[in-house]
Amino acid sequence: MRTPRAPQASPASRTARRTRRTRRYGAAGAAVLSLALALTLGTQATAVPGPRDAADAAAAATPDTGIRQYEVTGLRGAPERSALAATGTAIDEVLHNSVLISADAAEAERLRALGYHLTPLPAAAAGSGDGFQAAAPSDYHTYASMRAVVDATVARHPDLVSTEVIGRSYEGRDIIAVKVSADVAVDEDEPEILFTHNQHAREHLTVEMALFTLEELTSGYGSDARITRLLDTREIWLIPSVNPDGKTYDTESGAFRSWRKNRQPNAGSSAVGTDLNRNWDYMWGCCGGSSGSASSATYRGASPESGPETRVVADFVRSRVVGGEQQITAHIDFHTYGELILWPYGYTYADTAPGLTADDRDAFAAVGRAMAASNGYTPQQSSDLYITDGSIGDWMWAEEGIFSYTFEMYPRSASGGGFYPPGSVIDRETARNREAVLILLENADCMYRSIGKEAQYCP
Ligand code: GEM
Ligand code: CA
Ligand code: ZN
Repeated sequence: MRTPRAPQASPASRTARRTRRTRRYGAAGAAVLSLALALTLGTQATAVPGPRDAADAAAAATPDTGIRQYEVTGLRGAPERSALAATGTAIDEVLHNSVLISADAAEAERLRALGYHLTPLPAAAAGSGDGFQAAAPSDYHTYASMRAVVDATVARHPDLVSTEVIGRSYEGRDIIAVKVSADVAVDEDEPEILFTHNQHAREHLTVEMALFTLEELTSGYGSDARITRLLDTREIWLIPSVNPDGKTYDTESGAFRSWRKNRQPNAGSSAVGTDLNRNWDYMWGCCGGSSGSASSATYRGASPESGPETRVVADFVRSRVVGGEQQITAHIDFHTYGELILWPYGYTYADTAPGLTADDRDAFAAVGRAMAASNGYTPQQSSDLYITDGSIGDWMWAEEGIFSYTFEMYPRSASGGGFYPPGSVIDRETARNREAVLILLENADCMYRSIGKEAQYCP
């Protein structure tokens, strides 16, 4: 029999939790050590031939947004990648001496004018490396079919699964949180773990990841000993799509649009969308890791949480503070692509910084590496790739004390299909993260156990 939550769970009864931090804006206070580590990721960029002719160029671009991928060469480390990111372009993939970006023709010209060398990536190069057929939007669940799968799962397991609408997107679509736990209707005094998906519109594989986790946990209860123990002792939250408007826009024309942001208009501009992963209220716009231009793929929004979707998820997390204690202890934000496991901070290269001690960092790294050992992703601090500011992971940790990871799912590179791997890999690439999810759930009652400091931090 599980202990229903006492009316006011005594704060002291839970592991020592960080108090909420006062907000700090403006340039990062911490001395920023330039720890640009040469990335060992990926393979040497192969020179990708430009399109042979206009037809090829047209074929390579997304039909109506004109967005296509380019390789930007001559970027040897995080500072150079961060300088490119600071121009407002979104980096899709980090290679040894270059990166891939998605841009329309105007953005490409703007970058060339800044002196960057861009080579268009023909569509043929994406998704052909493994001999795949290119993906079609119908390979992925729509927002509506995702909702139907969730509702059917609730109907099958009403004692284990419940859903609630935690708010609405700009265009009015429900943003749902799905709770998975034994005695799901009771708010029990158990560690809570959050999984968020699809902040970025085109990253559809992350919605499939949410549906896999939901199915795996519910079908395993009562038959798989690990899963049974986890559902008996944890409360797990899944937000399958943070950005349902962007997801829908990316596929509704019948061809992928390579869309990233939400679909919120911007005052004074014809450009649509805020990059939700630059809109979080910690170090927002502090450090050149986002753009103030509405037309940019990494536009941070008019103000922190100006994106309704960001506000909805942040309010949900804040609502999980019970008796002064944040009940959520661990989190994964799923993205594609690159096969990476990332931890804070993203706003600074420094391994430790205000609110993130050496023990915190060691615990992040220990569990991060354990998860990476299980799925073959590359574990590292977020800023080893490039600086981002206003990202979800920095906010979750610094404001709420939640051990927050960013997973970049399959593929490792554009040749595996980039943002649009074919449907034939969905089952394999979601199941690939099964063990990592279980590792996080098992560590979530005390992340410091991973560094032998349970007694100190989890009395
Ligand atoms: C990334 S996810 C965040 C990675 N953080 C840092 N500091 N590199 C993004 O938001 O740009 C890529 C993605 O969107 O998947
Ligand atoms: Ca429970
Ligand atoms: Zn993303």
